[in-house]
Amino acid sequence: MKKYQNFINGEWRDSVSGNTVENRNPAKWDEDLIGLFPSSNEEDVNLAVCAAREAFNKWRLIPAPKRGDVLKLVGDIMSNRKEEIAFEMTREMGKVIAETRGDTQEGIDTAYYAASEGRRLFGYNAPSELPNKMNLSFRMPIGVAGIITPWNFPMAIPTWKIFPALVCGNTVVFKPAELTPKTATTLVEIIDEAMKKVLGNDYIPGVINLVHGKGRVVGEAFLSHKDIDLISFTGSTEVGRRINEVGGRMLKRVSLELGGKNAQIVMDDANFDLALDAVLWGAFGTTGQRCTATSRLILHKKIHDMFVEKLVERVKKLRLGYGNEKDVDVGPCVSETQRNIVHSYVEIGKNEDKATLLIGGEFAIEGELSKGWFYKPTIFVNVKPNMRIAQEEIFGPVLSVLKCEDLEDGINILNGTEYGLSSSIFTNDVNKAFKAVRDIQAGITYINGATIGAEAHMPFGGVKGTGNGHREGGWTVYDFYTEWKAVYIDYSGKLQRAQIDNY
Ligand code: UN1
Repeated sequence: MKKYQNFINGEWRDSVSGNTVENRNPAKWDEDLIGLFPSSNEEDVNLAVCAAREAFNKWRLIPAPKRGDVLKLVGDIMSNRKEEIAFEMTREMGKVIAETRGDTQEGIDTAYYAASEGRRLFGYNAPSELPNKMNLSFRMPIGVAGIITPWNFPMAIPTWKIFPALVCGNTVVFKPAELTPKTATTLVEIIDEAMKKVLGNDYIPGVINLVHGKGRVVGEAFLSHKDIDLISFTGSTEVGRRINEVGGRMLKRVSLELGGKNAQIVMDDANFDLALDAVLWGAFGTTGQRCTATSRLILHKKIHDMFVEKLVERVKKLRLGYGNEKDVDVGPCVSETQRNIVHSYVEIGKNEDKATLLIGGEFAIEGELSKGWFYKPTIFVNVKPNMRIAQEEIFGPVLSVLKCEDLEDGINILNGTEYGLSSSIFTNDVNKAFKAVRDIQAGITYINGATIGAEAHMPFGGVKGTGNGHREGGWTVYDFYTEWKAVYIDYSGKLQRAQIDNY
């Protein structure tokens, strides 16, 4: 059986602890052991951070277009290996192969975007208030970035963070989710291969480091390490709060992408077939395990009963199974723990005043499904906005259906949670659509589209409890990975005092 390693200072090596953990296929738990991965400790983190710190002195001096060339090659290698990456990702975390192909493609798109950003990284200039003086500004790299990523997008999310960090001239220590170490290993292998090919004799060890292990150990060590300048984290609100507190005290720059309780509104004038396709994809794609998953459906009262009936018919037809097999719509939950969390929310829902479980609500254990952590797609109706199943992130195939009176009521319900990541409204009335764009409190709003499907070159992130105001993706992420330097060049040959000599 294959034993995998950390990657520190340009070398693959075991954790100094010697400890390892198993990585297994969530659809075939007992029969498919993927490999053993290091369970690292503070010492591994320290070695990685020291290597990254050392490498920063050289990497920041490589011209940004050349750093971009590395990422261009990373994108090429990922494209060549797309099928293999997707297959292994499905094996490791369960979502169906069409989705893991999409996840990989999002990484490729991010690589090419970052590659071209190496030739932009624009700064501004502005006229000076004094004669014979020039004012410029530059984006400067910051230092060592600690990257902590979740298991639901094992390729896309790490690339959203690592590629911009690198092209801006930072170095990286990467802690992937414990449940998806294999995809992370492949990503780091590819980055290192591209570094060696593009830089040749100028290769710098330590620009990218990989430390596998638990959040409570490795993540905590990132937090307390004085030489980690930035932390980018995607995961739970609870952990995000802690990172912000400790990181804030240490004046680390912190980017947080946290929970969501995303809703899709369907108005009485909508295209219902389209809205149905969208909610199925939004709620049950990735087995509901997306930050952007549709976990609330808000239906206009006039169409509520008709829509729910059609929805249940469609949900009955969803095929569960191992995502690398043909014609599977929904894979397993990522782990036994995750399935238990989902089930505990279903129990909460059943006990909440007058919420009705319409379909699902139990483990799926028929035939081959008994080998994995499958859960039946679940729908609750008669859900009230303040119920826990309408407020808390479940991260599983559970949809809560609520009824609204009109557009305003629908938007109020949608806005009535602590989160604000993604949102959607189905309407054919252009006035309603524009009002929704204005009034919905979310980082992402889809008109006549599902709550999932963000593109790599657009800002990604949320308002309120979903984050701390940064955005990944597109041009916006470059604000996080650089710091501005203002430069004044005085060619007058004399001391010119701003604000004083000229007024
Ligand atoms: C996430 O939900 O964790 O928009 C990321 C989407 C994907 C990315 C989602 N492109 O659904």
